[in-house]
Amino acid sequence: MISINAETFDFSTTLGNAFFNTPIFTASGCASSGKELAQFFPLRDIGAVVTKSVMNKPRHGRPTPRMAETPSGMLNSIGLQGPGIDAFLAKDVPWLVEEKARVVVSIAGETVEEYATLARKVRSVPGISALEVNISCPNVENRGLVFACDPEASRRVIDGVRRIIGGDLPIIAKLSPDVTDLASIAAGVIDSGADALALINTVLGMVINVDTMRPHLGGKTGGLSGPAIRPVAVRAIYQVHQALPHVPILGMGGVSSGRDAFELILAGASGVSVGTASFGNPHALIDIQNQLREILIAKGFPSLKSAIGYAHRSES
Ligand code: RRO
Repeated sequence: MISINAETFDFSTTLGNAFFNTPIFTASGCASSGKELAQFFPLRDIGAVVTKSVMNKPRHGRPTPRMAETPSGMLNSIGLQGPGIDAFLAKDVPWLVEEKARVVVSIAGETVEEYATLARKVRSVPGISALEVNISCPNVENRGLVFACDPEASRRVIDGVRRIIGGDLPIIAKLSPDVTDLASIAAGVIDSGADALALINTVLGMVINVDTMRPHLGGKTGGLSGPAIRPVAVRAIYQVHQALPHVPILGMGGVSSGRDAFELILAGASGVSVGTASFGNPHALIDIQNQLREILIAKGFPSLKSAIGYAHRSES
């Protein structure tokens, strides 16, 4: 019998044709382009940096306050603040490549055409491993622009991006859990050319300040993240993996330990993003990655891949 140890264990993962040495990624929006985290650990030691969703033009975002603490979680209402794609591609991506980080660029648009424009710009930049197409930002002015809540609009965005990107760069569609039938939206975007899915974006929520008796957030509603949403993420990943077992899933939602990451892998995730946990512990990604490796080895898995979706197997 071969004994599995840290040297022989295969921790690698893939999303479409993109290969990653390790499975723990940043969550889009929680580490900007990685500069703040780089003072705590080398970015090349994690699976990839998933950058904050960027739009075509620079954007100020929503009015303040933009954050609220909630039981076992937090709400954000950033509203896609960012430098715009041109500055981002000129400065942030070359810096990440210099750091030898694997880079997943996340894009967000207000129209199908804006996504296509963003894809055209990203296509020509070297050093990018995959493209996350965020069609589920909860903090847009008009809820009609949450493409991922509308099966037809989701398909149109992914179809438009796929036509521009061609066959090389894997497309990861980021979906919202705030829908009735997530598996059918997932099937639609895969059918339209996505290679993988990012599950889940934050859950739409709201806090009212009972002293002022008004909504706390400047944007009124916000995206709920942190441990409070982990069961929602596990459910979403489990349901989608059950419906589409061959589609890779980048899982996220309230992961703050190796055990939490393991839970998402068992549900069907091929990789796990860590977001909110990094705010309290900037070393969380590395801690979680090390804990996950130890758990997988202790459970007797020869590789990360052999654990993906394990919870779906019938007892033998
Ligand atoms: O910028 C944001 O407010 C934001 C985005 Br793009 C997203 O996808 N999810 C989220 O919780 N906030």
